[in-house]
Amino acid sequence: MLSLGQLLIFGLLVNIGSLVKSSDNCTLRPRGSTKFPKNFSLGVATSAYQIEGGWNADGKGPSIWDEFTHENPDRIKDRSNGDSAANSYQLFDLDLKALKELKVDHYRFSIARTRIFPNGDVSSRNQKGIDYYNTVIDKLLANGIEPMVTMYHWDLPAEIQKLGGFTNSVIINYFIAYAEELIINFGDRVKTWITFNEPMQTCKPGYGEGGSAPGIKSPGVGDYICFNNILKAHAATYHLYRSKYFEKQGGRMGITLDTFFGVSKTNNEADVDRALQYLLGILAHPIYSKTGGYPEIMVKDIAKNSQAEGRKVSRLPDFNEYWKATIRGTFDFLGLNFYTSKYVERPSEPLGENPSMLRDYDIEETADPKWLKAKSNWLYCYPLGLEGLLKFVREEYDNVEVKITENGWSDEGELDDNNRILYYKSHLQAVLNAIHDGSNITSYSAWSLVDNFEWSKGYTEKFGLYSVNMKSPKRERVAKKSAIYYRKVIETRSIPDEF
Ligand code: PNW
Repeated sequence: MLSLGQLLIFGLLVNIGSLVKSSDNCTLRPRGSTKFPKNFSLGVATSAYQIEGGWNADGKGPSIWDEFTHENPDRIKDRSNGDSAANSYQLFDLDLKALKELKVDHYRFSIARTRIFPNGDVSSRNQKGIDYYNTVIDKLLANGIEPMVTMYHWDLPAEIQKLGGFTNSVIINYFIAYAEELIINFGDRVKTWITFNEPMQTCKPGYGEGGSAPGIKSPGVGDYICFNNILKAHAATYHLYRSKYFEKQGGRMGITLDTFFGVSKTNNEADVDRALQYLLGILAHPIYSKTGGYPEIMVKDIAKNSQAEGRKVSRLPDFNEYWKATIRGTFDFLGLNFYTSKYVERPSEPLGENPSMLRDYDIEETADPKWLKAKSNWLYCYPLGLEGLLKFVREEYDNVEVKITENGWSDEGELDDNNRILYYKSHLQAVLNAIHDGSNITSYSAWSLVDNFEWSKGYTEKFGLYSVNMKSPKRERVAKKSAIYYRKVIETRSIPDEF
């Protein structure tokens, strides 16, 4: 039996326990300067398919996302698609107004490949598509906003998918031709180029697990071939730019990679490193490391697993010396998309089907129920993870210049979006802390300017600083509380307490 005193103490402890709110993990204390460095660029990001609409307007051809959503409405949570989305194709001026209100330094957006080359090939060149982006770029510059352009944000021309898409190496030459068209038309004004957005999300769900367009299920095989071809296409584009256009245009080029940060409950550094090599290193190591090629740990594991499956060659297609050398060093900066963290540990039983990336990865991911959770089931607020990732990048890739190209929070779309503000506050603080620790971070893009088509989640998860009235053909934009807060950040170049 517990005495009354013991019961009282027990009650008190339970109470103190419940005082630790999930939002407590979503704050960070400043360690150094509370101001962003003088030339630090603050902006917002979007992507073409998620906001533009006008899916077949003015000669645009179909992309794999047009086909995926039209042919498999069941695979989108609300059976929606990007046919009209926020209609930025016709209503860019509304976005521009919001960008001006926010006072951003830059705007990161992507170009729809199928507006430029409707069937993916140069022979289908579409002047109206080029005109649209000329207008966007000119209007941004006229308002003192730097355009930061992503060449490819997941919307592969459907015609190229007929050839196997990213699993066929012909993709490399198609991509170079497309990239050159962009450089020729826009490179006089665009000085920051991102070749690919998140190859991990193109290859793993697109060609491995099959949950995203083009929906190919080839785990542990198709995904690895896809990485290989994207890395080659990126490198070839970088070399083309440097050798033929850089002298005249003087811009800079990089790739955007995404990863979450792996946290070990038992402080097991090997687990943390393993997770990051598989999630980030597979794409970062070939480009950003001194030695090039895939991370050693992956080369070894996948060769061993492949052999055990009776294969003569590894499922991870390796580079020859020519490609290793050609890919290594093809960057002026690293674009990083960061959203969340997870606990990582080696599982007691093998995970996933055999073969698969998950089986090779051999890491179990869990979330902490104490972390503040967003609407997206994978997204938690744990800003220490961003600090951890930036430290990893600093040490692993020789303190490469980093641009945070996406960071954001999803909810139901409420205007009073206090959790989004908490998220931004703490993650901007992580950026400042990392800069204090020596990271070379030069820009930050909040994802996203407006609520948009969140891929297989349709319009059920909202990431915007601005709400979009999807019921009205005018698609009016309304500033959320977080937009007002972010403007304050940009105005003061600091992270204000109050909002
Ligand atoms: C990004 N993760 O993808 C994309 O670039 C955007 O198009 C997208 O809207 C945004 O994130 C929000 O989902 C990610 O699992 C997908 O950590 C998954 C992860 C991160 C980013």
